[in-house]
Amino acid sequence: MKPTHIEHIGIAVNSLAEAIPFYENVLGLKCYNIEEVADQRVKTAFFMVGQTKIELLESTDPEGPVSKFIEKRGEGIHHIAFAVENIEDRLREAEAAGIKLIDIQPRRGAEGLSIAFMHPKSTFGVLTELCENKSITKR
Ligand code: CMX
Repeated sequence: MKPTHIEHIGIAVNSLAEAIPFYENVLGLKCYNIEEVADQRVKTAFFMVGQTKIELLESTDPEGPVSKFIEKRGEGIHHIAFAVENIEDRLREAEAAGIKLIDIQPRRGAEGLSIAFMHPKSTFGVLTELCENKSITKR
């Protein structure tokens, strides 16, 4: 697949308001965007570190994936997102390699990226996202 870089690291938190001061006041990063991704039932806050982002995730729905994650595992690293080119082709390669896909086709994620997740049970326990900086209209 040859990802170009780690696009972002997703971190599940109970509260953006409680977590953001750590990143801003202790690490000295600047939160440059807060965005709700309705279909993922999360509110996200972004910080840039080099060419990689930290994406804090607060659930907006007790039945949503981030609420379920925190309930089972507590706050912490939720997923790693790799930047790739031609994401549709990369998904077909993953499928051919026997990886279980959560998203068979890319959809629109935060910041307008095309994103797709692979199932953590296929990726050694780490929820793994592919993303491409290319907008698609369908969410
Ligand atoms: N990382 C590693 N393992 C995870 C996980 C994660 N983020 N989320 C769930 N799991 C594990 C669980 O611990 C559980 O393992 P065990 O069976 O060993 O207990 C197993 O996967 C099944 O978990 P579950 O709680 O029953 O949850 P579901 O199967 O219903 O859903 C998943 C799990 C990964 C398919 C679902 O969370 C999903 O589709 N995630 C992709 C979308 C997403 O996470 N969106 C939020 C962020 C979006 C954004 O960045 O904008």
